[in-house]
Amino acid sequence: MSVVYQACRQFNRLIGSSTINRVSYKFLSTGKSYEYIITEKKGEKQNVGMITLNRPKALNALCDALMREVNDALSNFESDSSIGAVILTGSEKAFAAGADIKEMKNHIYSLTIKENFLAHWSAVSQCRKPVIAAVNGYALGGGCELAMMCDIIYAGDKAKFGQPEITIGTIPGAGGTQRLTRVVGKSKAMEMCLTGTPISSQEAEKLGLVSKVVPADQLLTEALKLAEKIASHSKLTTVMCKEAVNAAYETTLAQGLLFEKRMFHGTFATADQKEGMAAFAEKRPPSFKDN
Ligand code: DAK
Repeated sequence: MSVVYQACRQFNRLIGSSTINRVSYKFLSTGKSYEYIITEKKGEKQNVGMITLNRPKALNALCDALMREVNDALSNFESDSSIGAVILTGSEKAFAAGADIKEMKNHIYSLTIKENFLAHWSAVSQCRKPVIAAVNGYALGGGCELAMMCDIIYAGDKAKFGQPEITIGTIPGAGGTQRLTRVVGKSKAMEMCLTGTPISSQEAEKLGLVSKVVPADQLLTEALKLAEKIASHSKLTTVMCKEAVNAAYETTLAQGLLFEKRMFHGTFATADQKEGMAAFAEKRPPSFKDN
């Protein structure tokens, strides 16, 4: 048993085992601890995973190590059957001010190809459980792109979304020209990418980039309410629903409608569909078993 593991057990015993400590303990017990993020289980039923970006000195600039930690934490929550939704958030000043410019400024072209530079970023968009971005402050460049990789964005009323890469001699590289354009349309995406000027959370909501704007100090409470509501449903049906919505981005309308219909048919093979509909007919709350 490692010294860190023992110390962690002792610490938990002394102060009482809160969820944060239990989670840290779990990661430490598997030899993992995080430098740039904090992970917690949240919610009345402890069924929401929360990842907080925690690199305040650099406004949560997304260095390589930070993104690897986010991927690792997400994959832990993905394989934890008690977790029904994940919240990704930052600080009140910054969700994230982009990829780490100082880390990448000397990269050379041939190496970016050889090493498939920053390819691991896409893991966030491949998470099968619903991921909610709770954005306060700056969501710029890769920060805005990271939020767009999530399934739902809630924002604080002072948040700023932008793609300022053009001002430092490059262009968006993690979805800023693609996901943003699909959401806000060509004219606005062009304006944001070609000027680098950020938009407010109120404008982002009007454009459909953000689904709700709330006072900054209520952001996490509102995001948690949303996450708990999502996590209260069948996790199996939730995966099917998320896949069906995502298919709208990848296929023609006819193919998407067929995919949706087959998924809908597929829910009738689950016990949770039987339980959900029986509960409705019997006027009682459903008790989903995720199968
Ligand atoms: N990288 C590194 N450090 C950063 C940073 C960043 N993106 N943003 C801020 N910082 C650091 C500052 O250097 C400063 O550090 P010290 O000087 O104190 O050591 C500290 O954070 C505080 O920043 P400021 O002093 O600048 O704070 P202000 O309040 O005055 O200004 C700001 C806040 C957010 C307006 C400003 O910091 C800013 O403009 N930051 C840069 C924003 C930006 O240009 N972001 C885009 C970066 S490029 C890809 C994946 C991702 C990407 C591309 C490809 N693949 C999957 C292929 C993404 C690219 C990008 O995001």
